[in-house]
Amino acid sequence: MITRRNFLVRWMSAFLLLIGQMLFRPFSKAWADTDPFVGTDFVGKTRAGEHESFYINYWKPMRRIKPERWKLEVTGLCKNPGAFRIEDIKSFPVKTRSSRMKCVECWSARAKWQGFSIAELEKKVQPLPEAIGVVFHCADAYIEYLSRESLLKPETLLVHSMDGKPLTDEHGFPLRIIIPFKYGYKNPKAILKMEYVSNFQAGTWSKIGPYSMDGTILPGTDHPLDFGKQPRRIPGGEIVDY
Ligand SMILES: Nc1nc2c(c(=O)[nH]1)N[C@H]1C(S)=C(S)[C@@H](COP(=O)(O)O)O[C@H]1N2
Ligand SMILES: [Mo]
Repeated sequence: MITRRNFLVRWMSAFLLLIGQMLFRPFSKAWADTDPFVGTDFVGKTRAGEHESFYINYWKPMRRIKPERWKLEVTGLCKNPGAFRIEDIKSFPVKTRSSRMKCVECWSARAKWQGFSIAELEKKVQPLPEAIGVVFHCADAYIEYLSRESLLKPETLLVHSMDGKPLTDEHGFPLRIIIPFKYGYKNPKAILKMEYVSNFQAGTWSKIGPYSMDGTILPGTDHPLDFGKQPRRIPGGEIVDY
């Protein structure tokens, strides 16, 4: 039985561990190189540890998702709303695509993603004609909106594996979107709920930063982590040249 005291003690120790690691990181090189969330029940934004060739963004540190408890809820404007467990999402026909994730904060990195197309999910949930978009609700309370038009493009996938392995907690276990012609912030991770809606909505990142609500990659300069951050000109849209 989980007593109230037990519960409090567990939360307090997790909290103290986090604070401790944050305080002591600057004083020790060894600590500075280590992902502060390794070995904890939490996952969050980091550039440390093995994450130098593919950075990790999370709006807020969050508890790791337990696979047996997770389900993808699909709600809102659809004829047949439902919930999907990990076995269910694995049963959709698998599509594989290599694409580059481009963060609006300069860096980018390429990976091979595996998942399924949103059209397959829509065959089951049957969105109503007035559903023009989807609001994604994530485990770190991050919210992002994507139009159905952009979700139904062939390069957009709901993804459960990365470079041949199931997504790690860091990269959005168990399910994320990959939409390579939009900046990273339009690629929500650790998705809990998809809500079909009839109006355009602003996502978390476009509310807190000076970034467009649409998020299409603009012409500019990229600093790819897998090419030593050497600057490269990009023409806008999906990065296909490297
Ligand atoms: N749930 C959630 N998804 C998110 C974010 C976030 O903060 N929370 N950040 C986005 C941003 S800004 C980027 S650049 C990509 C980075 O993906 P990665 O962490 O797998 O490298 O995740 C996106 N998806
Ligand atoms: Mo980003």
